[in-house]
Amino acid sequence: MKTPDSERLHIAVIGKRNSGKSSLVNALAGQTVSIVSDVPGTTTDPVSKAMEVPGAGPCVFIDTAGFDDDGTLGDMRTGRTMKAMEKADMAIFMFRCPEDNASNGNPDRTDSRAAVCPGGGNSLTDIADNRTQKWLDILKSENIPIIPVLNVSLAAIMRTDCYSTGTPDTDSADDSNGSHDGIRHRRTGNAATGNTGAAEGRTEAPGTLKDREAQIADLTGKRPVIVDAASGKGIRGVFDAIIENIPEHSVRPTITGSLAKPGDTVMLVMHQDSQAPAGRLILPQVQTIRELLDKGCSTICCTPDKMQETLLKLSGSPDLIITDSQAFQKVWDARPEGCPVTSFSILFAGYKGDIRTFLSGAETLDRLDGQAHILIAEACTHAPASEDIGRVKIPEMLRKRLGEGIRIDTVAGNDFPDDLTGYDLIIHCGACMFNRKHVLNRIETARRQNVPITNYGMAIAWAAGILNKTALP
Ligand SMILES: Nc1nc2c(ncn2[C@@H]2O[C@H](COP(=O)(O)OP(=O)(O)OP(=O)(O)O)[C@@H](O)[C@H]2O)c(=O)[nH]1
Ligand SMILES: [Mg+2]
Repeated sequence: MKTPDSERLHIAVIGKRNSGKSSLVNALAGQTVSIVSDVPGTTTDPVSKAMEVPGAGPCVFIDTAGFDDDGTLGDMRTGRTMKAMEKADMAIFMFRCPEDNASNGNPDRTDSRAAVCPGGGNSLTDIADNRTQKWLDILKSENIPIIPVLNVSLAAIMRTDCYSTGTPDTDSADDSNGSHDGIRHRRTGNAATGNTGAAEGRTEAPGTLKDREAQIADLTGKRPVIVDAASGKGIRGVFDAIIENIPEHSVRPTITGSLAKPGDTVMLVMHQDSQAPAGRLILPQVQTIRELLDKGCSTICCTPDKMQETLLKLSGSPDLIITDSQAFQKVWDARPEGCPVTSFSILFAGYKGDIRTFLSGAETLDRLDGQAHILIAEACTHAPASEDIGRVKIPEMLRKRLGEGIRIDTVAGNDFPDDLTGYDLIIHCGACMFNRKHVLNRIETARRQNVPITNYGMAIAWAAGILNKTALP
């Protein structure tokens, strides 16, 4: 099975229109993933590309619409870019120089950016304008590490009207010399020949590459990686920067933590109802089994109705039972004396989110009454089914406990409301389709608005009265 996207490091590529975001994603992937054109606003919806980055592991790159897009449609596109940031573990921030605005350095071509942006496209390439600053501030407040990338066209650099000094040295096409950015500067002309830019016949330029680099470093606090996205030159420096910037939250914790040790026997009780996908197990089950096998545990699987029968076949009691939340009560009642029981949702509360926040969120259920307004949030979209846990089972359970008068809203996928203030509690699914950052982002959104949040497994354990009895990782 290929690594699911939810387990991948999510890297958003953002910047203004025509800054070369799509060209960079194509260069990173070594193939055409996104459409590249000199028409500003070519990329509209975010485009994802999963790939393995040696040293960083499984990643997914998200190409986005330029954040400087205008008008009603432009605002909608920028909104999508903003949504993509909710799952971004890091952001590649693309900059393009005002000097580098002449259609890939080809003086014979008309640059469409100039047509759209009077003044030679400067608003597209202004390095430190308000919108750039606004997005840098957003990333900072969201704690998303950034990798500033300065996209320069080697062809433009070599032209006499661009970068009269500070021209770069270029490495071999495959960057195989291991240099960090693949494109390095000659501080004053060509150090190797002793020539200055002027001596090479270049005229005074509006700014040097070195100036731009310093300007971006001032703005972002980091020296930019310099690439020529169109040719892929310098791309190695971007990979190196990704490895250096991997945030702590995305370093995968284990699912079972200290609950399962090497040599343990772990029983997995997995309800297979009409909602279960045909012919396969769901992701949390597969991931848990894989982890237990990697840990050197013996795993034994059964459905809730076969649990007693399966226990009798074992020579002793299992060291841990992991069950679907829905079967929690049944499994709890049938467990051998002293055997710890937990659920996939509880394990994933820690793996994907923040178990303490979810635990205290579930405890607020004790304080809710028949007037409560509850939001149920599902990560994935699927056609509602009669045994649907989020739309049928949990609402039934809540009405039984809190009263028929409670109000429940259900949202799926990306439709998580920005304004949560009307809710007394959010109950989120196990989020197997989301990466950890995405879940942490929702927790943070709820925390900022003072709305408690928990997940399915915790809520079900609360309803069964066994919240305090379940084993926590
Ligand atoms: N001069 C120059 N042109 C480049 C460079 N990188 C990309 N381009 C060109 O700039 C234009 C825009 O590139 P894209 O990669 O489509 O830019 P983008 O940021 O994805 O643009 P939008 O999707 O419109 O936001 C294309 O014509 C590219 O060929 C570069 O390093 N230098
Ligand atoms: Mg694009």
